Amino acid sequence: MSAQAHHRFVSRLTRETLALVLAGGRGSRLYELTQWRAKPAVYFGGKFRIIDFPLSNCVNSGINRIGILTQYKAHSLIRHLTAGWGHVLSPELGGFVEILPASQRTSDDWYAGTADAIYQNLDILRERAPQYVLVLSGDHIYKMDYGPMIAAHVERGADMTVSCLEVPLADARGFGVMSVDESNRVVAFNEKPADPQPVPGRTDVALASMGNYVFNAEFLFSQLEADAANPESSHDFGKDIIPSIIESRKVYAYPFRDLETGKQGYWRDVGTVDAFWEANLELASVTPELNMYDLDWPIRTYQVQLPPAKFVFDEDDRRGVALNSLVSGGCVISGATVRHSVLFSNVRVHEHALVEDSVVLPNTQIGAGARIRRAVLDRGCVIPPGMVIGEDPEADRARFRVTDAGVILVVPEMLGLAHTHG
Ligand code: ADQ
Ligand code: ADP
Repeated sequence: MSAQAHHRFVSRLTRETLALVLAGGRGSRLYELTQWRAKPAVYFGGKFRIIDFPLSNCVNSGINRIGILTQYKAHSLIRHLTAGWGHVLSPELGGFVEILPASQRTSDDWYAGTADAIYQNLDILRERAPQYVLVLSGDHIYKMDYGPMIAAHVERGADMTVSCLEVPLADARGFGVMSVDESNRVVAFNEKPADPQPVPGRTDVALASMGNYVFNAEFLFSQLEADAANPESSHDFGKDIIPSIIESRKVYAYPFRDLETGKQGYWRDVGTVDAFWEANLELASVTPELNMYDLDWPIRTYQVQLPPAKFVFDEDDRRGVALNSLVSGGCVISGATVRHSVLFSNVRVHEHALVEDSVVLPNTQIGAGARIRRAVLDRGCVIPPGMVIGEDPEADRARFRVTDAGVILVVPEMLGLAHTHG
């Protein structure tokens, strides 16, 4: 096939694909950051939310039919999706972003597992009559063109294709771990195994599922019906569906690579407060691995209209500066110093304050003379003048959450503030 014909082939496949983004997960290891919002709604990268990454990947890949399955604490997620994504794909061209909340449509139960979440919407999905279904996790930060994965799936005549990457063996217990033959056909799959097997010939890495799957639509629908009728099943893709089909059906692994470098692509599960802090601050380094400035693969989000970030000398002629930092719209840094930090929108840093190695979510105020180090400040925190965070572990532990890596998580309730939304 010529390059041009192949391009047409891939764009036809993405048009025939319905993407379903699983966005109901709780993300309990993010503690108070997911007390009021689902993990896919957690803020990331100075102005985004996690779910913006898989959704932007869909749009950039040419997939224009997207369903989003929500369950746990979905209010802020739904508000974000409605405001930011509702009108992105033109209905005139057959496109949509549709929210599929758990609503007890087929029984009195909420979504049991990931497969059940899709099963409960089967009638809606059948009506859409897609050729292929791309099941995506709404929990991860990465940039991926799904077109080549769907093309590989079709070219190999697969029933299901699972995207995968190599992870350190020590971390593999948190994943679905697979073994493949020389043609990348999956020959074994264990969900969160106690004793994960390394890739043959290697001792330090295992092949992990990214939780993204391509299915032939009819095959998926028939598997979900069979699974729903099985009282032994927990109705989960990794635990039940994949292990039950690898022997009899053609399930292939698709290694996730950066299409430009050919190396494994950037992918982060910001599932813990430490991982969240680290992945955000990585973006403030001089050459981050995740390029958010690539206009060929724009990450879009919902944003309110805000004035530009402002840096001012205060009355005592102290400079407001931010170094190696991301500073979003609506921020004002007045006679204060911000170093190696990520400031989301509408953050105010008042005179003589210091913010270092910290991630500051929207609408936060940092009072005069406060010193904040190694912290994650949730949306709407008001740090009183002179408060010191990140210098005295005992004092921090008494008021806030301190992680194993010594990151301090502060949410408004810990400061005696009522949560503000909007
Ligand atoms: P986990 O991420 O641990 O493993 P899970 O908690 O089921 O699996 O979450 C998968 C996705 O589904 C997430 O995006 C989550 O938000 C969402 N989700 C969870 N429960 C849901 C429900 N009831 N309704 C709607 N959405 C729901 C999975 C795979 C592993 C793989 C890892 C990669 O099972 O095999 O290795 O992802 O991170
Ligand atoms: P986000 O910052 O992700 O936009 P919000 O602050 O809007 O999230 O909160 C998400 C949801 O949680 C909303 O439905 C909000 O009403 C609810 N919520 C947040 N904090 C509280 C609280 N302290 N008590 C009751 N509901 C809350």
